[in-house]
Amino acid sequence: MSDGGVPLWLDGDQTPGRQYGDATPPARDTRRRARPLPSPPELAEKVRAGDRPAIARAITLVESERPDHHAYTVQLLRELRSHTGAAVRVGVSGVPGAGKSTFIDALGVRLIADGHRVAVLAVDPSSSKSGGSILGDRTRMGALAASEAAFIRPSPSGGHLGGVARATRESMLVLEAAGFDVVLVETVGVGQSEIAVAGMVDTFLLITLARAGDQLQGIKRGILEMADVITVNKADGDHEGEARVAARELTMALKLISSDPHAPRPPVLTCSSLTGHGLAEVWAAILAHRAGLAGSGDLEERRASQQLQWLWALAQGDLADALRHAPTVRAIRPAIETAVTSGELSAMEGSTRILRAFADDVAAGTALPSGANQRGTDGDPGDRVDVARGRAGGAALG
Ligand SMILES: Nc1nc2c(ncn2[C@@H]2O[C@H](COP(=O)(O)OP(=O)(O)O)[C@@H](O)[C@H]2O)c(=O)[nH]1
Ligand SMILES: [Mg+2]
Repeated sequence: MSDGGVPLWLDGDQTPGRQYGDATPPARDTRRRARPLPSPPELAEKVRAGDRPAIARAITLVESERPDHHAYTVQLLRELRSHTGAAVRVGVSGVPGAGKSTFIDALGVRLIADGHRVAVLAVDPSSSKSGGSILGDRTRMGALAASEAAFIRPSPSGGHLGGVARATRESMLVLEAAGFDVVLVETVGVGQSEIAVAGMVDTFLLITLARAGDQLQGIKRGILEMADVITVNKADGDHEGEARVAARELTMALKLISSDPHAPRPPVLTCSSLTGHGLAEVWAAILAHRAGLAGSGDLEERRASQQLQWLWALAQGDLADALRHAPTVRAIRPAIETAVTSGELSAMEGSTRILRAFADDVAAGTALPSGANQRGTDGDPGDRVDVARGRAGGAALG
């Protein structure tokens, strides 16, 4: 393949594994692999100081599914907990192509010019390492990505929604502790991700488009009901008038679909990330919504209720894990599945047997190690819950 055994590299790419021929790739940089993990308090201190590699590392640990990393991040987040909660947390939703990333870039740059520090996260369970994520198109956030006052983190990839949502939520805490005072969470604009994002932010912004006639069909009613602020984007050039009409129609439509006539209806604005038109007004509406919540005590209530929902989502997830891994349950599972598929046993009877087997595992003390113990420190299953409670802090829950 190559002369004299000299490896022929792909376009000068010396990444091990990408060479042609049978030459041995250069040894992996072991310093990098063996980089020792600082203790959780040490890493927490660096995060607090705004050290970017430390922040990135903390988020990588938070995203990891490894049990030892879970145990580590429980301690890390405990260290950081009292420094979290101060940011303006905004969810940014809208169908693909609505202009979320471009909007975040344009708004983010303005906020930074005003002295803010802006973190951008994403919830996109469909993203994969190879395909990139919704934020993978970093070109859309080129201006923001270049700023020292911004931190952009694509959605963790290749996981189920629960795992992605957990990682994003915990990353948000890391970034708050690192001093980012605005956290923007972009979502894919389809399915359950919106609900997950609504469950972690103070204000939910819906970005929509003026497509004559189909504004409402294009937007799922559930998403409309979650929105705290709505903006019709791409109000520039020939489309400015169209966008204004769409915003008016949407305002009227919201009146009609609202189940509670007294419920506050979200303001509907227009904006353009290209010209900058309306961006200041959208941000003002976000702050006004948040100030309204804070003034009435609803912000704490909202965060506390998010924490409770999160607590139970975690508990149910942990329980499902424990059920899957409990040895007695595993042992009887094939037989029960066969019996239920053949009709010999009803699903209800099968479920009762599974729960009985699980109860045996609980009694024998073999039910918990896989889920709770791995994640907690020192085998204390309570730690997981502790993380869930951590963010609200005493003020919100007490
Ligand atoms: N005319 C116009 N185009 C925009 C605007 N914002 C985004 N776009 C374009 O819309 C396309 C999708 O934008 P993107 O931010 O990737 O959308 P996302 O999928 O919602 O994140 C891109 O080609 C953008 O250049 C805007 O305010 N005006
Ligand atoms: Mg995008």
